[in-house]
Amino acid sequence: MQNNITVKTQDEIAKIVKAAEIIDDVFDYILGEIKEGVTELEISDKIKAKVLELGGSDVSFPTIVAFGAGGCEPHHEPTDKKLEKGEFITIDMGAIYEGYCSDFTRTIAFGEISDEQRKVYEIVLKAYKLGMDGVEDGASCKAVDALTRDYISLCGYGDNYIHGTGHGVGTEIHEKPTVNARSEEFLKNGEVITIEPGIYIENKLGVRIENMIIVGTKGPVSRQTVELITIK
Ligand SMILES: [Mn+2]
Repeated sequence: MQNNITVKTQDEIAKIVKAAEIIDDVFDYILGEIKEGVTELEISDKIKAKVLELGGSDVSFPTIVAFGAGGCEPHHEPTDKKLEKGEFITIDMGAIYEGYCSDFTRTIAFGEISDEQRKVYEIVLKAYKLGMDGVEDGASCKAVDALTRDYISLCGYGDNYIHGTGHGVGTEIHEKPTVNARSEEFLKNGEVITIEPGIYIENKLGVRIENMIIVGTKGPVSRQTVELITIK
């Protein structure tokens, strides 16, 4: 289990960053594997194999790959469902490097998407940016959660944002501090947390964007864009 020290050493941060770099490279690779008819399970299996190939000791949690309506479940388990044009693909994945975890989520468009899909993506993206910009030493976790939640609520999707904004990452994939509406914690320089707002519409779609950030630095650990990627 985690000790009570949420602030990471430079050595720990270097390992988390390396675990994130592995996942950035896995994401580049997996974009090339996304094509009509591929299944969620095939994509998740390829992700695990690539994590190992790139020097990770394992995935940091069971990879989530959700096509279309499957994305409305934040913890969707990959199935034999085949990818179809017009669907969103949500991939939530992480690697372990020398005992330290990374955590990363993107939602990608496959083919032409609807106006509603595009609108929901843009709302989650804006919420993500508001949350990221609020991460600083001394910020209350509750206030950071409110930055993402209030915007999504303002846009009319408050009831569709069914989890907290983020969490600490270290030797465990979910550590303190907890960034949600009930949290009494305050951020400290050197903590590594996620910002991961999402919108989930029952039986229809889901969008989540997640990056890790080192408190006290600007911007995410990942080099991957958060803008919508469309695969034709
Ligand atoms: Mn996460």
